[in-house]
Amino acid sequence: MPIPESELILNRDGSVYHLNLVPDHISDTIITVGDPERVPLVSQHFDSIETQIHKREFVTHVGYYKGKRLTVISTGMGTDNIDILLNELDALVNIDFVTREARPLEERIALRIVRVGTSGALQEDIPLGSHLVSEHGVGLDSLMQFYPLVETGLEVEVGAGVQQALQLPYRPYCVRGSDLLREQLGADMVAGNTLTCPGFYGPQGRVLRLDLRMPDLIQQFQRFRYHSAEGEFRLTNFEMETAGYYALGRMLGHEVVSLNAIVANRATGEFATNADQVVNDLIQKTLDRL
Ligand code: R1P
Ligand code: URA
Repeated sequence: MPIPESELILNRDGSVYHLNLVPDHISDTIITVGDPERVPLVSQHFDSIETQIHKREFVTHVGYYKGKRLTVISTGMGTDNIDILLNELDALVNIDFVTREARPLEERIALRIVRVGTSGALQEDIPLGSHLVSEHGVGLDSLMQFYPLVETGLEVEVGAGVQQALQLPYRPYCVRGSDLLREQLGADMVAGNTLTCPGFYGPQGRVLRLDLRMPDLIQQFQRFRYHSAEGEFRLTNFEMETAGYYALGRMLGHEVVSLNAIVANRATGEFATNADQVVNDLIQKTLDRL
């Protein structure tokens, strides 16, 4: 059955609705960043840029780095944007835009998607300026209320533990990212479990003029532990997209990893004075390892 025009929306030029890209535009390895202004910081390292396209917060540059074809796309903030990003990227490679049919299973393409983002550490021992690779993403957002995500026993139990600690009315989802990409790109980075929040202030325990429902939210996150045969699980850092990437990546069959430049430490109350450098170093490391 062809996918209706209202579901897979194509622009007049045949490009996909929000990303504004056609299938030939993208490479199978994609670097994603939150900030549109971070896209040229990545593509400035390319030998050549063949395509530059933007719509809303989705800015895309496609080019070559040391002979390898790469795509860099900005996503804006939050897992609602990651829902758009992952579904449209997948459509670009796994749905035929002419017949509007999904490709047969044996022809499906697995993309390699690498998030290069900023993040705040939760634990005192994770230094400002470090690079952290997310082993798991724990999603406090509502995206997975709408998809039949299958989680492992450990993932379900971690989510249930976080639910209990925070007295939440729903169970957060927990998903492990790509082991392959984590080893390739982040073997020497701090390995952590990333808490994906539906906001930067209250959901990450920040108080400016509004009080929190749970005043010791940060301490609850910091104290949270889950023990299993695989060892001790603790939450290491805050950001706003990783769990969405990992969950949609698993369901759609893409390899996804989230790399975090630690620019804040919530235990010590510090923000990195060299945040731009920490991000630039992570970009360079990522490009050289892909
Ligand atoms: C908040 O400042 C933003 O920074 C982090 C969070 O996930 C959120 O998107 O990532 P980026 O630096 O990639 O945007
Ligand atoms: N991004 C976040 O979401 N939180 C932080 O503390 C820093 C960057």
